[in-house]
Amino acid sequence: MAEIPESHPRRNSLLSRQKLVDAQKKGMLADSALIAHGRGEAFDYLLGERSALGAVNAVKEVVSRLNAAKNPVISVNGNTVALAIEELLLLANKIGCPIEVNIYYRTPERMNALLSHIESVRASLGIDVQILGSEPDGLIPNLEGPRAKCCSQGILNADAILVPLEDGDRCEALINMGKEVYVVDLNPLSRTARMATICIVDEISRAAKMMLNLDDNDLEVNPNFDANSSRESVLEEMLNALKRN
Ligand code: PTJ
Repeated sequence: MAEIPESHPRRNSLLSRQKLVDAQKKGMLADSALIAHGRGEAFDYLLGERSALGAVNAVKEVVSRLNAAKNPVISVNGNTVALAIEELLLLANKIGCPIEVNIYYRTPERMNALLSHIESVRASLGIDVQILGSEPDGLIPNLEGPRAKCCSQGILNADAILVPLEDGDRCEALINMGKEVYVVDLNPLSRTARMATICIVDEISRAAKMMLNLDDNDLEVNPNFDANSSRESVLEEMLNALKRN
């Protein structure tokens, strides 16, 4: 890829695109991954590619809850691995939870590509995080097809699950299992965003960096956290950007 000047206003966005193109070449992504990313970019454009206050507050609450959970797990798909696996591995290490590869468009080739990439990043970081997904031994109830497959040591028995860029059906099925489901989705209007216990309306690489950089002293669960207000406040920022023309 051509060198992008540090001063380029859309530098981060261009770097993210390149990460996805590279991951696509390694066979890690769904065919529609770049389309999904493009939808996210449209919302991010309205945010000025910056994290809104509602997202900052949601990040703090989500990490506090993951930290306090009995069996937390971080579930990753193709796009998430391409954009934020290093930060999420470090977060899992900090929280002491596994990472599970759980993809919507599941094929053995993609699972292998994702698992071996995560394993090599884990090894280069020199951390000890359990990586699940290669041998699913459970099913998410009321979901058809391979997307229901999951691991009993991870998603199946988790009480709290961080699952960026989740699909609406699976989010609903996980909620119906009685879990706390925290998602990251730039579209504040998606079914996933509205259904999750908490939606961080932000770009996954920025959200993952924020999660990792939180001070331990700032972690405190707020049982009255208003997830709807936090989501709507980011939507409001997007609407204001449109009104400003
Ligand atoms: O790896 P797989 O097989 O699990 O497939 C992953 C994708 C993302 C292709 C699949 O889950 C999918 O098709 O997702 P959707 O239904 O298109 O939803 C993706 C959501 O993520 C949309 O609401 C986008 O706005 C949002 N999104 C896209 N890129 C980002 C994002 N949110 C945060 N950060 C991003 N970088």
